[in-house]
Amino acid sequence: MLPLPPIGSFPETMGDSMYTLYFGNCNYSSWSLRPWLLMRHFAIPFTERQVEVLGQGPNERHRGYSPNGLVPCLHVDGFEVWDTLAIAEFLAERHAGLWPGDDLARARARSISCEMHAGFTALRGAMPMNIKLRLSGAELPADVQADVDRVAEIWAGTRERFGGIAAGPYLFGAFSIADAMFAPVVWRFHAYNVALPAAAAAYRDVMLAHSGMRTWERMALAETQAFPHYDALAERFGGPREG
Ligand SMILES: N[C@@H](CCC(=O)N[C@@H](CS)C(=O)NCC(=O)O)C(=O)O
Repeated sequence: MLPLPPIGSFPETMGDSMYTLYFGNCNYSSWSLRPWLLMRHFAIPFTERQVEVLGQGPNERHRGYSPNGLVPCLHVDGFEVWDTLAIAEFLAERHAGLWPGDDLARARARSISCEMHAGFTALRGAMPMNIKLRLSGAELPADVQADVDRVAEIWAGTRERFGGIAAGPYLFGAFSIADAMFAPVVWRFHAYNVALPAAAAAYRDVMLAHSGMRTWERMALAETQAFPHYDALAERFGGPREG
């Protein structure tokens, strides 16, 4: 089956380059956000190819540009690199500064990035990224709350131990792959109005103010595609909130 046509064209596209990033719907495609934000932050030029995702796992429609039927997928001179962490590692081998320079910090950044990539299934299942939502919030199921607590512990603990190793307000001072990996969780906490301890809330707000996050949000708000199966989950977390 042929790939679906692109669903957007964006004023802030960084132009043609050796890299082309296939990515999905900005409102819902949490995996897509990560490499897009990473490349934006580090000013790595790439051509944007946004495609329609359905939010239901591997999709034959994507196989023309992504071997596993999922996005994101990065093309470099026609060669495909897929799966978010593989894309991040590939870019880190070619561009300086994507991981922290210190070896222990880098190991910790990899540990928390892998934990994010492989875990937090309760949080991800109950609260899919849905940037347009602004909910009043509700008490969380115990397994979801446990995931939230672990994310808050990671953010606060990383900031406390490694936040001073480089200038900046991010997990390891300077922005790194680890921040990109947690970016969709930031949107989840914001959209579903998840209560956080002060240190984690401060990091969430730093990420919400990131120019790349704001651009992605603008792109999400302009989209019209709806996932009813995602939107239905929002009902558990209260109605619209003020402001
Ligand atoms: N493990 C993959 C997960 C990628 C993934 O699940 N992508 C979803 C969108 S967020 C997708 O392409 N789904 C196919 C579809 O919904 O059409 C990664 O790290 O990139």
